Amino acid sequence: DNLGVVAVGFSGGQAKQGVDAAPSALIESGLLRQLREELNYKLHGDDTVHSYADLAPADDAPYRNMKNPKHVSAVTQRLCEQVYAQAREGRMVLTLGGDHSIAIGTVAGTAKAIRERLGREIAVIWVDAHADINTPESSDSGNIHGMPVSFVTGLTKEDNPDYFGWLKEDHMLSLKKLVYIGLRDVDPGEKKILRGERHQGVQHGIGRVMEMALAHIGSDTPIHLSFDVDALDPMWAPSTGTPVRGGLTLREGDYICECVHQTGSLVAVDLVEVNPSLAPEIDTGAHETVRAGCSLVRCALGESLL
Ligand code: DIR
Ligand code: MN
Ligand code: MN
Ligand code: MN
Repeated sequence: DNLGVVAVGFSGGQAKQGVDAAPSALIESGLLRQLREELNYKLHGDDTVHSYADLAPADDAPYRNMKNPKHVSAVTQRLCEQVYAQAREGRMVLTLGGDHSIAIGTVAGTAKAIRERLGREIAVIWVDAHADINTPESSDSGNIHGMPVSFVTGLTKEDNPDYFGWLKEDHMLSLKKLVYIGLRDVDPGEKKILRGERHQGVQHGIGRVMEMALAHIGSDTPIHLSFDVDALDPMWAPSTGTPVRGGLTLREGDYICECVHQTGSLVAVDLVEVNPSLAPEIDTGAHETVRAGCSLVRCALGESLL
């Protein structure tokens, strides 16, 4: 099978350095080699890890409360084009982040390509401790990695192309086509936005959660899986910018990815927020988190026990 790979070492959607080193750490630990040799993918796209420092404007003052707004807008616009180019060829697209702001670009690129190629709207499965649906105005932090869902669902509107105004209708999906798994740290403003929407915790057991998630999406709908590694419990993924206790086990995370793979409808996967420089015990914590990330991606791309 063909797989488009986009590696984006970008950290400007939040304040902590180090998340930019994740793609290289994942690749060095053998992820792409495994996809090639063990899962038999033919990889496309360039294998340089882009940091997009060249897209940083000289002046990037906050705008509507957003931090680094022009830089994140420019990077996600570029990413959207990269993902679109791969998805337009009918390839599954794997994006290795980077912080979760990059999903503005990846989801936008997938949505547009699938619309053009299949005439369909995508569904998004957002696996995360956080809802990432703040609007610039509802956000306390001003960090854009807490806002991507609000941009790709059209909840946040902006006309200026330097500040995400490049996002058009064909880059978006309706909130009805979004499913969350793993949420446990939702801001007050986000609760207001999500009030009335249905959502599932893991209190039903992960098997039932996946049944409900996939039933909600409906069979035959193209799926974009956006996996924030902080959905996992810090026991399995300590090296991440905003760890939250009480998360998924690695096995639950892998199971989510396996189920999504088995639908046969997966068109794109993001793995984000691995930050190898953050961990209580730096050598083991970072190593474990990178290993967990690799495992999630392999499961999403078809690795199974049997
Ligand atoms: C918080 C944290 N809700 C914010 N979000 C995080 O800044 O908007 N997302 N950490 O992954
Ligand atoms: Mn996130
Ligand atoms: Mn998160
Ligand atoms: Mn398969």
